[in-house]
Amino acid sequence: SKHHSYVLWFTGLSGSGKSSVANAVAERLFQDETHTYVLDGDNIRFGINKDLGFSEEDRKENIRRIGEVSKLFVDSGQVVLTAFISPFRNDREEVRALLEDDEFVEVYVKCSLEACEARDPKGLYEKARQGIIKDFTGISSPYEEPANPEIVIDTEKSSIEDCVEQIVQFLKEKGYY
Ligand code: GGZ
Repeated sequence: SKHHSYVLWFTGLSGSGKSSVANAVAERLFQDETHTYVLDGDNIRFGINKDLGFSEEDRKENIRRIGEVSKLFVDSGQVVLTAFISPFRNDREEVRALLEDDEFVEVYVKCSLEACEARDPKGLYEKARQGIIKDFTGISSPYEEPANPEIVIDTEKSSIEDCVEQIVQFLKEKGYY
């Protein structure tokens, strides 16, 4: 199979399922002997980006650094999956521009605000509604949908397994593996 390094860039609201799907795709690729690395809030926002919050400026810097780190992974021959809200179209496009055309695969994890809010696994939406958390995406801070993502998955209509299958199909069709 063809060896190819690239970024699978997941974007979507909090609670949309970015991390779950990214980790499930990583597991699936691992079964097919493709080693990957998942970048998410746990390993980025508590480490390299622990100085950043959720203002527009800090989110922009968050995504810029994640883009640069992703580029390093790609340069080293790895497949990297990123799971960040990355709410601003322009910030995502700047990451795309850092990479070669076929090295940035944008995956829009589509899920309505209503469904994300109903899931509310960490109770953050409730806190945002009460004003305890400020600048919360979808409530008091914007989310800009991708205009032209390579892949759209809908976690309201499809299971995690079906979303993984859709992504794997795309990767096979386009010769990523
Ligand atoms: C959005 C917030 C906020 C605010 C804390 N707005 O569901 P989670 O908890 O695990 O994922 C969210 C995560 C978002 O961090 P990102 O680095 O992905 O955001 S961005 O790409 O916009 O920079 C949520 C938690 O952090 N969280 N406060 N105000 N999400």
